[in-house]
Amino acid sequence: MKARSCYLSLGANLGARGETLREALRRIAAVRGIALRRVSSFYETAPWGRLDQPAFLNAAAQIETVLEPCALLAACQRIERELGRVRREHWGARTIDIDMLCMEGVALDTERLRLPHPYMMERAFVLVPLAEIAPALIVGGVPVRVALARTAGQAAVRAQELSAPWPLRLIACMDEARGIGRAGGLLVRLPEDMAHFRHLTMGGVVVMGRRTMETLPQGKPLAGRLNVVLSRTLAKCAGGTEGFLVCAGLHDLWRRLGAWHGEEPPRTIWCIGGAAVYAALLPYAAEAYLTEVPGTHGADVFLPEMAGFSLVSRVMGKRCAFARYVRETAKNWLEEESEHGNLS
Ligand code: PH2
Ligand code: MG
Ligand code: MG
Repeated sequence: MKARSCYLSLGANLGARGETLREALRRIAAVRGIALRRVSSFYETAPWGRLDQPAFLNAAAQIETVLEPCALLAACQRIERELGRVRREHWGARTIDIDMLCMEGVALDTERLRLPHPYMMERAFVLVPLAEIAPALIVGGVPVRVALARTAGQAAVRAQELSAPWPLRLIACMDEARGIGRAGGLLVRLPEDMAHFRHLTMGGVVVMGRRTMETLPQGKPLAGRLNVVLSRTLAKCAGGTEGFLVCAGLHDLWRRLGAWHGEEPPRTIWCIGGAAVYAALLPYAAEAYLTEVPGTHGADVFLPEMAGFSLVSRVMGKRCAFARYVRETAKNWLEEESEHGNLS
């Protein structure tokens, strides 16, 4: 069956809105028969329709799918339910709303589903994110960019929250004090950990900071992997980075990760340190592979605490243990969050 391009609009105005949107995007990407192609930035938008509710965070996404419209709708609604959506009132506040906007070559007018979405070309909270990823898309004879110009006056502000939904993994080797390095180098060098690291990351993308890059053997990129350096300093100067792709910041990184993630099969993306890069990417990590070395070894840099992750396995090696942590699902802590009142 031929895959069709389809655009989705996502919105959240209860709970930890950004993390809910990212989790929804991860789950969309994980559906068999759906490939996530592009995601817009997140935008803070005033409530439209019913005004007595908190501000929304909205985003748009492009997917390619072999699913029929009704099956796609069912998948979106399942994810809404999993993320704690309760349907109370029309246009009311919600933890997550995933709407199908339009699907290549499809016109539908049923009770369950209308495509293209009848109001998509009138609402800035849909058009602002959509115009970022598909300005030339034509719906009902009108380009998105033109429809957007007509909504002038409806405000949508790009949010600080970053939109990366990709399942980043963090990999580190630490001692009992969570120490990961000393004097600009690794804390310990265990051959079994080196082999474990190599085995896991081979074929994937490795994201590192400048100092970690400088500690690689002979300053060379890791063979068989796409080497990315996250460094504002290096992005400014030319040369000295053959074999490394330099990203100036997280927006730059997400853009490039988005392109690679669209590859088949998608590449696994590993954050390999050091401490500052772990801290910057931890909010986006879905899993962490931590090698635990007994004792303490006089570290001067440490792995941040992994709040929100839980241990799923620990395999004993000869001189260390290999632990795997996964992020607890957004639903768990959305429930906790609602006990503390919601953000707006
Ligand atoms: N969704 C609605 C109603 N109003 N307003 C904003 N700003 N963003 C939304 O996603 C939104 C809304 C119904 O789904
Ligand atoms: Mg909606
Ligand atoms: Mg909806």
